[in-house]
Parts: sequence; structure tokens; C-alpha cells
Amino acid sequence: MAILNILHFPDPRLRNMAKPVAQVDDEIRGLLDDMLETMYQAPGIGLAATQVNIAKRLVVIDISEGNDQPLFLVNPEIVARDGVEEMEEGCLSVPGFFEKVTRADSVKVRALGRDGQPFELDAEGLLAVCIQHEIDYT
Ligand code: K1U
Repeated sequence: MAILNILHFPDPRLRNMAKPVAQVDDEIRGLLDDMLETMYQAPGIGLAATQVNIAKRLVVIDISEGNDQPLFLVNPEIVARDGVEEMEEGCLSVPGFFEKVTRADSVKVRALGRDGQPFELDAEGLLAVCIQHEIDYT
């Protein structure tokens, strides 16, 4: 695995359009693993591929205290949302900056997993906020 370089604002590459992943193969799994390691080292609770200059629709998230519940989202789409929540958000691409952001309190996300299989996940609270934050980069 490798630690990737996280882009910082105002790097224009953060605005690159991420492309959908056609197939979850070993190369994509390797990228996901590198992103997870990079996120844990930062440290952070989420990371999108765009933030490490990979223009693919890939997201990793782990909101657990033990860094032992990784979530891999390939081509994630929010298919339902409910409620309103205001939460202070950080961003690894804007170190040291936190801002209150209003988002949906709960979401249903549809994605492919690290194994390439489609799944849906219902999330609320911090996980829902983090999913929405990362999908903004995809
Ligand atoms: O840049 C990113 O996408 C990561 C970002 C994700 C996020 C945080 C808070 C709300 C929404 C999305 C971060 O991880 S910032 C760092 C952070 O929140 C954190 C770091 C260490 C421990 C716990 C939290």
C-alpha cells in the first residue's frame, strides 16, 4: 500500500470531473486500499479519489474510533434523503478549516463495494454527513 498526496485548495485539480468506474478490478482495489491508508494516516474519516488527483468516482470512509470499519463506495449515488442537520465539517484538502454545513440528516446511498457488488446503505448522523461531503467530490 502507499500514502498518496492529498491536494489542497485552491489546487484546480480538485475541480476535475471524476469519471465512473467501469469495472472494479485489482487496480481499483489497490487504489481504494491506498486511499484508505492515506485517510487513516491524515487522519480523517473520509476521502474521495479527486482529493488525491485520481479522477474516478471512488470514496473511502471510516467513522469508527478503532479504524476498523472501512466503507468503500464505488460510483456512489444518493437515492433518498430525509431531514436536515447542521454539522461542523472539516476537510483534508483545507487543513485546519472547519465550517458548519447544512445537509440531509439521513441518506440512502447506492454504490458498488470493493468486491464490485452493488449494495445500498441507509446512513444517518455523521456517516450520512460524511457520505454527502465525499460525494460532492465525485
Ligand atoms: O477531506 C475529507 O473529505 C475528510 C473529512 C471528512 C469529513 C469530516 C467531517 C464531516 C464531514 C466530512 C475529514 O475527515 S476532516 C478530519 C476529521 O473530521 C477527523 C479527523 C480525525 C478524527 C476525527 C475526525
